Amino acid sequence: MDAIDDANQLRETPKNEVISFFESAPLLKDAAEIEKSLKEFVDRNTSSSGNLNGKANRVVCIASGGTTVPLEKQCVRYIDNFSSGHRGAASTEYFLKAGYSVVFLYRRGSCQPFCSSLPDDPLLECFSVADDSSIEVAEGILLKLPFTTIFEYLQILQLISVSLRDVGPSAIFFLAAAVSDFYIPWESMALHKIQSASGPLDIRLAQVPKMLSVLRNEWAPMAFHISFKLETDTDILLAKATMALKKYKMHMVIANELSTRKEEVIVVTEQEKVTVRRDCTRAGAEVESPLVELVVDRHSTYIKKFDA
Ligand code: 9Z3
Repeated sequence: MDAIDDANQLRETPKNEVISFFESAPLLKDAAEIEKSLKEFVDRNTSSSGNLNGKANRVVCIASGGTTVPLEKQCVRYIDNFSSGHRGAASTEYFLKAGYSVVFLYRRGSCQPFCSSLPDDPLLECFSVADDSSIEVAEGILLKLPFTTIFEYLQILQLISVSLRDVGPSAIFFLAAAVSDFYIPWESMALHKIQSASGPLDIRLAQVPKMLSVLRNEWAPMAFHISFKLETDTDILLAKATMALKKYKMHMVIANELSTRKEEVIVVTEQEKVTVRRDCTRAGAEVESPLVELVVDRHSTYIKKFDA
């Protein structure tokens, strides 16, 4: 890690950057519809008798897949962040099995729960899988909200966090989506397809304001917050994860390296660093199974502090 990187990591998120990001973002289509379905979902799953899935009022927002950065308003080209969405889709299944209700904020076309090896395809929705009881269980306790761009992702995340505010410490934010660090502000973006006749293309990307601290401190201050840190260089992975834990006051940062992410992750909290591995003695076993088990355990401890 070099000095510039270090200094950037420690820089606070200026309020004006956040305000101007949202003010200049294209209006979210279906915002009213999304708010309505979130309200119904929260009402249904946080009654005094607990949620429909049995675990008293526990809700998790799982962000999954990569965000895009459009280069043109009428978008032909975009920059993408790598993520198949497998981590988010598989974790959704384990959280549902653990009794949570789930808001699944996912990239259109990425992996889906209960068919995580299949892409999200409207055609597949035409088939009902009557034999799979887990899919029937998911009715009413799983709310799926799709995004494509960084603008949609952050606007929907804000709507979710506001809707879950009253859930307090029983809510988890499990942020496995691969979120763009850089973007072109809407007002400086070309309207039409950029022409190649004018020669090589120079583009200057602005930094996406670090919304983790806004989410943690303002949007959902009582919730249990988990972010992911992805690196390709193992030598800096743990240092970066520890820095994110402190800077954004996360309750947990899950560190993973690109090539081994399906085998193991390292869970970093203020108290511990735990390596969680896939059980390779069982065919089809996924690292998300012991990972979600550990998260649920630490979340229970977190909730108890508020009961005392
Ligand atoms: C992750 O690290 C996820 O575990 C993966 C999952 C994207 C690697 P797949 O979807 O892979 O199963 O193919 N997500 C977070 C990546 C990220 O952008 N983190 C930011 C960072 O590392 C912090 S929010 O700076």
